[in-house]
Amino acid sequence: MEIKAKSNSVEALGPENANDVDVLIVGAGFAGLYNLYNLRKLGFNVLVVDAAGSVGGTWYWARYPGVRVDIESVEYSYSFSEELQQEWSWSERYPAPPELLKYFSHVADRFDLRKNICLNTRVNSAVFDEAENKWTIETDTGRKIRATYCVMATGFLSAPNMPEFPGLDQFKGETFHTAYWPQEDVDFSKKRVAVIGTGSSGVQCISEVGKNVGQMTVFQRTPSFCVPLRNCPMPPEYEKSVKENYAEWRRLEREEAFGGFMACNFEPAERIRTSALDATPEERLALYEDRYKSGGLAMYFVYPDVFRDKAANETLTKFLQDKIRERVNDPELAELLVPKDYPALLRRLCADTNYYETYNQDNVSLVDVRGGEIEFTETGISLKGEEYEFDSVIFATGYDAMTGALTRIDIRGTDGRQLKEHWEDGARTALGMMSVGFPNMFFINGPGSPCPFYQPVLLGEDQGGWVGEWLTTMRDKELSRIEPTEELQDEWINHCTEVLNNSLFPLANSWYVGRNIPGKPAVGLAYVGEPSEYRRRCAEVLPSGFEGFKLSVLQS
Ligand code: NA7
Repeated sequence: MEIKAKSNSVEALGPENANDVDVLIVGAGFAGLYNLYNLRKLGFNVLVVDAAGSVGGTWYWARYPGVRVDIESVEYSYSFSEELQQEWSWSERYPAPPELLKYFSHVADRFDLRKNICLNTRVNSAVFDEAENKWTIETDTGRKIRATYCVMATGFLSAPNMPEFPGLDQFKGETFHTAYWPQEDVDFSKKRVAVIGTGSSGVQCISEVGKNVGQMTVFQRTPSFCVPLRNCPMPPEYEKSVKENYAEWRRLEREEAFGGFMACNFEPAERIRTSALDATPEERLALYEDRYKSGGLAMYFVYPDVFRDKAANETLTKFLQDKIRERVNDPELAELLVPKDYPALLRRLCADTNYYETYNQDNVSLVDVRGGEIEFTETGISLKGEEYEFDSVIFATGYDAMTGALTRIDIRGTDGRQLKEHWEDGARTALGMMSVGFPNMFFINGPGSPCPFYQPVLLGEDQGGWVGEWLTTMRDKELSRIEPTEELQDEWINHCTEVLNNSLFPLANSWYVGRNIPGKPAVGLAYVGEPSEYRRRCAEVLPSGFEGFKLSVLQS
């Protein structure tokens, strides 16, 4: 049922003036725009606010040199509209922010979304008023917005991690962070540049800056496993074949873990069901070579026991280690770049473009941070007794993933409890979507969801679909308050912990398990189980009569 815009609607008043809404969505990235589209279609009065100057979420901010999404464009895009899927053409296999932002802009215009979006507005706090059953949201522009429901589409890799390096305030050179790069180009061609961090952002940035830099020194604490991205212009016959079979592509993407990046050699990857240890060495090598040749994240589509069994994983780890050695001229340097302390794929695989080859340049060097701590001086960096001088430092130190964007907002639920404190010992959610004590607040791609192992664009659509179903059912029943029970939340946390402990993921210090941030607890961060199991459980909420949730008109 489509409900016509009322005189007090966001559309009638304008997104700058509407301060009493049904749903406030925080974030105008992939998840925020889809949730706006869906909830508005369902007749809710919806306002989106975002700190950025345009739609696009993370892709608005992270414009560092070399940045590009490492999931194929045909997959990293909306599935909710067949017309959109058919009419949009990606120019490259892996798009960079300018093209992603054009796509966002097209989506915003095509579905007439802008009239519900207020940009350049950062949410500072959200406080739940129990008597009124409403959230009060305060922004950095001094606005106070009242909303019955909040949808937090704040992104799981959007809150930059800036470690507290001793002496940083003394450093007189220029500094950059990959997660909030200046909008204009930066010229490093005559500069002495330090890069700290060698995750996906660092790997991309180092390769691109290395093309035209005076001198670059990379400070590496943990080497990454990288495979070639193999970006190229979109082959027309590939685009055509995907568009002819988009429904099937999307079905397969949603089917199992890492399905969101299954494209392999320009078709859906063959799903392997057997153990790596049952294959002959020749069979294993042929499979690994095939995935390596395909490029990008197809490497995730190998034997499923590489995520569960150390011996199985070792076969792949060794393959990837040898590939690194082949690409670096200096054997000693190669050994520094080869990860040896953790099994492959348990931290996010990086997809690179000439990353290792960059170290073959005379003006690029690598410093091993392990065994020391980076300290800043007025002129550069001091580490393990060595002094280094720099004009510019690039921090590629990643994100406070999964929870950071939420806990950096002062969110206060029932009894004044603060989300940040409530999650101090680990994020606690029911189905990765709601938290006890924070009624009517939904997390999209939040902690306890499988977003890193699924595909955030599709998960945003799935979760948005459930939020839409739940809210319309509640509206039909004249209910306006929803909160999970402690039992459901405990059960979900226990399930997340159990599947995590049955996998190899705890063996690596990754943002999946919170170990990229000192002191961050690993509880409830990412659900490493099968996305199909996750989807099954969420889809059951409505048919089960909201089992595990407390619903009421006001406070129960
Ligand atoms: P990542 O993958 O978390 O990488 C951050 C890098 O920064 C990593 O190499 C860290 O080393 C390094 N780091 C962080 N703090 C420090 C300190 N204090 N000293 C030295 N080095 C440090 O973030 P990205 O932005 O690259 O990628 C995030 C995701 O975006 C990626 O996984 C894809 O999904 C897309 P560490 O590993 O902690 O030893």
